[in-house]
Amino acid sequence: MFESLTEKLTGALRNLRGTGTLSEANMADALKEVRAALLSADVHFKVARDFIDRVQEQCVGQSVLKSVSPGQQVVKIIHDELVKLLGEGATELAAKRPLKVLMVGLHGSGKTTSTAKLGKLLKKKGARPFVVAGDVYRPAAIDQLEILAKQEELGFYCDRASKDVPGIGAKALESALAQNADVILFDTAGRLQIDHDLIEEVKKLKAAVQPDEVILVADGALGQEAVNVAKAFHDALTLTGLILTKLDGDTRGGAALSIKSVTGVPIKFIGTGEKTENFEIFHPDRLASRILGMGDVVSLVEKAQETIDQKEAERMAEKMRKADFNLEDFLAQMQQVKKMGSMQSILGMMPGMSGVQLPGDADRQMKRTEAIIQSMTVQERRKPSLLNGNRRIRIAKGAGVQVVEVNQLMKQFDQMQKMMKMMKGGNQKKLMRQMEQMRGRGGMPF
Ligand SMILES: Nc1nc2c(ncn2[C@@H]2O[C@H](COP(=O)(O)OP(=O)(O)O)[C@@H](O)[C@H]2O)c(=O)[nH]1
Ligand SMILES: [Mg+2]
Repeated sequence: MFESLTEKLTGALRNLRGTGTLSEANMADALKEVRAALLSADVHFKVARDFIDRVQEQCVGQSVLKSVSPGQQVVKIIHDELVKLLGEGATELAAKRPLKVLMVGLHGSGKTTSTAKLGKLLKKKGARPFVVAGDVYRPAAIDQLEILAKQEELGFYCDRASKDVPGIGAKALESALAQNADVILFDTAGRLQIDHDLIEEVKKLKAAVQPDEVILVADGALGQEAVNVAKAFHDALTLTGLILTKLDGDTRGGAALSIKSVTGVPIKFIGTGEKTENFEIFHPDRLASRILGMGDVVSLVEKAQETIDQKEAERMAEKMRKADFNLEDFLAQMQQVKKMGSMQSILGMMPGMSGVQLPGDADRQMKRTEAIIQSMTVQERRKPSLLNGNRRIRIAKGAGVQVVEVNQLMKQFDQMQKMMKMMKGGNQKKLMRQMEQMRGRGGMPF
């Protein structure tokens, strides 16, 4: 997320971080670079200007320049100001039950997808969500929500025969409450632009269902345009929150950094991909850390806890300790890691690693490794020493790779096993040497 902004900011701050003494001149240079980084990420120019003013004001204070590590202090000031920009304070939905949420936004912004994503997230937290198809103009839109609702096992209401949106809203609400739902999400139709008819229809629906939350779903990839859209919707409908979508890919970050301070409406969730699990509660402090290349360890640990089976992880650790780790275990472990997301996205959450670009084929490489192990028999996986030349040829064919790749994997696995044996034997020095060697040779197979 926001890789190019992170790269520029860490570049601007690199010189400051380690500096023992800091002059007003080199700080001014760094802040100039920070400002340029914000502008090139499409942050609103007034927002960028005020941001730099606020940071500068705090930095010229003698206490910063005279502190033990002025560079670190400046980074901290920038971090805290970034948190303020992204939106301090509560970003949660109202705790009220039943909770009625109206989802609004332009066509294609991700309303329908986000409605299902939000339903899924709330369900995981123990709620009984119910989604309502309010986009009555395109039958495909109703189907889209119905499919997602089935997939995520959410309550669902639609009326294919009616175009009376407020009427549908009222009936849907009745039906949801009768079915004991406690969060009701109303998906609505969008237009290509904000127009009178769209706003009027949503206003009528709003009057009919009296929502507790009116959430604008805005396409984060639109940059400043998303901010303008949010302003217009807020003026017309009084929003209570935002969902910024499409923050995956090469979105520059301008919308996320400007939208709260321009509109006053907090970002509550972010969409980071097309799948229903690519959706996160918005944490300003975590994103600020990520943007500054400081990593987001909290999210990483949460993700690991969510996706990795704790018992299984302990069993693996035990096996590694005993140096009794075979290819079958290796495959299982790789599959667990894969559940957390792409290797690049995992790396992005580690402190200091966000700028590191994995070879473009890191995930492909992992898939190939997986394919190779999957082409082995169970005996071979448990006892890799069985793998003679003929078997390796057969495996390479099965996995659709070259024999050299099988050989390479086996060599790496062999080294891994050696390391585990050393760990078991407690030979730390030898272990460090071995690890250095592996790093030099391009390291692990994934
Ligand atoms: N990459 C990415 N695509 C998204 C995200 N959210 C939605 N989309 C895609 O954007 C397109 C429009 O989404 P949809 O929910 O139908 O938008 P709606 O017209 O506002 O209901 C679909 O192809 C979605 O898969 C996101 O966070 N990331
Ligand atoms: Mg839709």
